[in-house]
Amino acid sequence: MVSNRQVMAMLDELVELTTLDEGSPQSFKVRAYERARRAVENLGREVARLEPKEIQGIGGIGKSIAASISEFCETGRVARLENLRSKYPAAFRELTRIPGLGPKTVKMIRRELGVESLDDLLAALADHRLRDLPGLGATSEAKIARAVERLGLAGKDRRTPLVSALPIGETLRRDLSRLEGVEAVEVCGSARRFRSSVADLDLVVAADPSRWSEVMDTVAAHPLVEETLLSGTTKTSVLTRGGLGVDVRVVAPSQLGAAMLYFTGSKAHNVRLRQLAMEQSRLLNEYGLFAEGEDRPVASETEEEIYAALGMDWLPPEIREDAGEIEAALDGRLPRLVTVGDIRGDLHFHTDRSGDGRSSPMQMVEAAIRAGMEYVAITDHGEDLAINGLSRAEMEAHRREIARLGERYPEIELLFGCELNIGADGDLDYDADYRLGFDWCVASVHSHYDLAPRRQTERLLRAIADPAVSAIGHLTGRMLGRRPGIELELDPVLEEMAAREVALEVNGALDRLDASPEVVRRAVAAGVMLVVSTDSHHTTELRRMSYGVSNARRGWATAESVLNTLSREDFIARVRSGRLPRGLHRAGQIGTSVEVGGDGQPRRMRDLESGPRRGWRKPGRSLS
Ligand code: DGT
Ligand code: CA
Ligand code: CA
Ligand code: ZN
Repeated sequence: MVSNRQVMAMLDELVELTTLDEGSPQSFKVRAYERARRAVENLGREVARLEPKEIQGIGGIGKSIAASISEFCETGRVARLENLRSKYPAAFRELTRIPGLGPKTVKMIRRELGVESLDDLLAALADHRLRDLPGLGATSEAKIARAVERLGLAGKDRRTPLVSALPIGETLRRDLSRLEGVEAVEVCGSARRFRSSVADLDLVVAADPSRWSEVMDTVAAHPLVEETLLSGTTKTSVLTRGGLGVDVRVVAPSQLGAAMLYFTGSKAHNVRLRQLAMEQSRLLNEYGLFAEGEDRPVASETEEEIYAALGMDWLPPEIREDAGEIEAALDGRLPRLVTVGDIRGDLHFHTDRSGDGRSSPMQMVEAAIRAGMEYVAITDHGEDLAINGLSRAEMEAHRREIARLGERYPEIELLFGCELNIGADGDLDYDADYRLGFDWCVASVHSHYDLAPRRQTERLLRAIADPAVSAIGHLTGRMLGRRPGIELELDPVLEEMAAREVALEVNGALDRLDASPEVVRRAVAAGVMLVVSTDSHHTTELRRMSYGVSNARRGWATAESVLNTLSREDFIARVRSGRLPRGLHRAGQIGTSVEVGGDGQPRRMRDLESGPRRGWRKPGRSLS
């Protein structure tokens, strides 16, 4: 049966291709597909089980899209989509992922220069043929050339963002897990290590050998798969419709651990492990760890057994990069990395009160409670974000609503916050005094991505210096595979954050994963506190927390370096006593109620005695 996820993938592809066809993401048709996709996402039932009439009855799905969904559920195909696919082959679609190349421009370049693929584009760029096209010019040409280069799209280096690859891996995992005789399916390779992009997916399937051929056939016939590149008895390599390679290996269940270890990599990590085995007169390969000359492995069934036999603790896949993890594990000084179970609160959280949020404050608060959060900072956009932000008057109404929700749901602490927009020169929304009335402000970049690094650095330093700012959200603003993000001088920025006790956000949105693991590791070393946040705009997005945590783990983050692992009491005590966040005593979240003066400003109810300072700082560092 066709799953909702497959229907969503089909609608996503229609969004992409219709945007291209119509020349704009704002077209009525595109918006209709997006609405339908969200409706399926939030359905809570299997759409394939519904009659065509019932599908049409779902809010957000019109008659013609309902017909396409039924067609897809019955036949696995949609005529409309097939037409678009033949009009826009995969090689051509790839061009739209290049920043600066909108759908109108790629179509124009195709029409004028016959550019059908990335290779064609590279050739046209090399001959400077783009600059003479209407509306382009030498500056645009140079920008496009730079974007192609920075995204690493050229040639064999092509990588797929994790956000696109992971759902494909999950779908294959689920569909293969259902086969009889299959004991485990693990997505390994760089996806398991949580690299932000992958060259291909690597699946390891543990199954009884009598079932192996069926596993292979199922992979080859899978609706996501376009073409089989290579196939044998234990290994197959396929290409998905989107052009992503998938390597699948089948192994006996007794060899699962050895195969997972091998195919998770990284190559550098594997090389070091094999050397280590050799020093112990043993052999490590994808089938197990063997004593010299023996056929029966010392260990093979689980990764834990193999690492233990080599004399070390199991290593989290996220840090298997030969970046010091093996030495640390051998010495028994591997840090205990933060886990999603350690997280107690979410500090970047939207509601539909700002334009891009899609669930009401009440729905979001209830979702946070269901997710086990003890505290949440509601951080809707400030007024500077033209389409999305809240004016002061709207913000004050919002403040009152959140305070009421706080009373209604005592099981969760609601901080009243704001996502401040960092302007081109580091200026922030509202004015300095008004900003101090928030309990928690996350400040982030949403525009001006192309400024010189020095200017970006100064821009951030200015935002960090603002006493209302508690954390910097998605530091670079990158969108993986689409937008490179700002370039800045990291060291002065991290120093300033450490000095001013401004936290660095690890944003859990899979297409951001910002800050990157490299930055996370340097931030922790520089004494900067982290927060892992979901930046949820809908109740379904709270699950991003686990992605944020994986990304933080890849940067070696421990629970001690993540502020939102503190319990509710400790977190409140901590933020009350320190510089962050500053407004709690005013907005009345802690045992006081909000009072707003005639000027729309929150009025201080009473000064709170300062609570104990709970340590997220390294010992020996002063807090004030
Ligand atoms: P990527 O490039 O994003 O696909 O990265 P990986 O790490 O998934 O690389 P991939 O797909 O070429 O191989 C998957 C894993 O298989 C890799 O992490 C380690 C293992 N592997 C593959 N080839 C070799 C090799 O030549 N030597 C060793 N030691 N391990 C290998
Ligand atoms: Ca791979
Ligand atoms: Ca591979
Ligand atoms: Zn946000």
